[in-house]
Amino acid sequence: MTEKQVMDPDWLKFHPNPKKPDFNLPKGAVDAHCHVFGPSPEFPFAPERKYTPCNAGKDQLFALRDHLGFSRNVIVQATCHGSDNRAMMDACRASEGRARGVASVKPDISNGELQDMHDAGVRGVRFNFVKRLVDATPESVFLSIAEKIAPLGWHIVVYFEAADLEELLPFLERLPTLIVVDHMGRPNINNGVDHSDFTRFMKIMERNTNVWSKVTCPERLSLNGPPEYADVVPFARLVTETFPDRVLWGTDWPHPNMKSHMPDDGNLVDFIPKIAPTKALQQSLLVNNPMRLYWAD
Ligand code: 0GY
Repeated sequence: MTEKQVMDPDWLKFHPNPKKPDFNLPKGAVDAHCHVFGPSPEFPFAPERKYTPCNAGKDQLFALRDHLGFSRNVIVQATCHGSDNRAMMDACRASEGRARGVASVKPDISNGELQDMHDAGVRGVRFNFVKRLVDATPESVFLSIAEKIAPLGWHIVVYFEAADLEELLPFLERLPTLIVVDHMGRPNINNGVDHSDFTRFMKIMERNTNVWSKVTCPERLSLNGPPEYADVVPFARLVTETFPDRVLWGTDWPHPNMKSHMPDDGNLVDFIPKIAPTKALQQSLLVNNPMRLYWAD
């Protein structure tokens, strides 16, 4: 029998009753960054995890999708499941083509296993550099995974903190695929958009046309807090307006490791028109870009 996996005592559960957004999402909008957690009796959390979350399974995710007005999800493997991708793949398979996945894999994964993942809907892998979430993986290991997944046409999602970008850059420039940076590389909002950390990030996107960014997680980055997350707007708007064909947006439901507050997902959707103020930008951000990246085949 599976051991009962008890949620961390300080864990904040996702909002039980998010508001209907005031912003009407365009037809076919994709929530391109969200997770599933378990449920752990069916899909136990990984022994090497750094946190034990609440359960947040596919049925709850799909109900939120419908409530907010999204058509599709991109489900990113969460670190609490390690490289056991079963919960994410089960959700993709159950979605009737309305969810794609981003996996975490080990370098010894076989081509047959990768093909199974592709058939389930996986279109990328995630390399995580955030020290509180994972033990460090040698760059050589990530590079060998990159070589394996490149022939499938997959991309690589990278998650790091702003302070680590300079050191990571030579490695990122060696990756042979399209790269998607989580949450704009987690800028320090206090520093403002003109700080060298963020201008470095903008320059990297300008120089490397294979680099995309998720303009996500105002709730994680903001110092002002909800419901406006106003201090994050200049960052996300600048990235969206400068690189309209290389940005993605997602809720980040069920919002792992939030400590300050649990966002109302309806408020998060209302953040979108502030960073993508025109219909054309909204269409690129929410429909055209994620469809090109995740539903090309
Ligand atoms: C996010 C952010 C976080 C967690 C994870 O996989 C994860 O555990 O991604 C975080 O704690 O900052 O993108 O969901």
